[in-house]
Amino acid sequence: MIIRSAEFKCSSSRLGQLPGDALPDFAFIGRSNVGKSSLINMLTARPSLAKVSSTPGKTRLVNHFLINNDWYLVDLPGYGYARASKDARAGLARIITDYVLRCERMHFLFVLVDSRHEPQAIDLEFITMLGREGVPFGIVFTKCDKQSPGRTEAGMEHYKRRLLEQWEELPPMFATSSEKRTGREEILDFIERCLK
Ligand SMILES: Nc1nc2c(ncn2[C@@H]2O[C@H](COP(=O)(O)OP(=O)(O)OP(=O)(O)O)[C@@H](O)[C@H]2O)c(=O)[nH]1
Ligand SMILES: [Mg+2]
Repeated sequence: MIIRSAEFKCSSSRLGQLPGDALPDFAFIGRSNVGKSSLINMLTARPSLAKVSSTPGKTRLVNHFLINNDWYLVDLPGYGYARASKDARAGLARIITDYVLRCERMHFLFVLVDSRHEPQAIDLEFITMLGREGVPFGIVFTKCDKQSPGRTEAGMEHYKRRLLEQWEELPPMFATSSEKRTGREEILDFIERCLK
């Protein structure tokens, strides 16, 4: 898939504000600071399209980026941002669940997890909820440049075994680094196949 154009379209705090067209969304979710916005910039090869920050809790709205005038990449706020106020967290949780569970334009959800970490309870709970609700999703392992390929491989195998304790089928999985542009072709080709 070749990215010919990528432009910011809109930020939404509720479903009523989403783009009014019928183009499909491919969305990115995961813990705060896991690398969602960086991945969107890497995939589009536009380094400052989505706002990146070393401080967690940067993305607070549902951000739509129109790609090739044909489909959207969607940057979602991170879940599990401990330092946000209770009200702010409840507000973010509401936007996330409304979008993920009730938004028909969402074609596929990429759940990002840090490739260096053991499976985290908050991610496993979220993945369980997606499976239960029948939301189409895959898992993206981020920041692979921060460790050896062997460790990433072992971590992914460990994750698979953990999921197979609960599920019979595994979701698509992608190893990525936004620094090194690892996994770019795999994710873009996957999206291209979904669009066909
Ligand atoms: N080394 C390395 N750093 C990364 C990578 N991806 C993201 N980062 C860094 O991780 C931090 C968080 O990145 P963001 O892309 O803002 O993370 P986010 O998931 O969008 O965070 P929120 O919007 O706060 O939920 C930034 O300092 C990035 O530079 C990666 O692949 N490799
Ligand atoms: Mg972000």
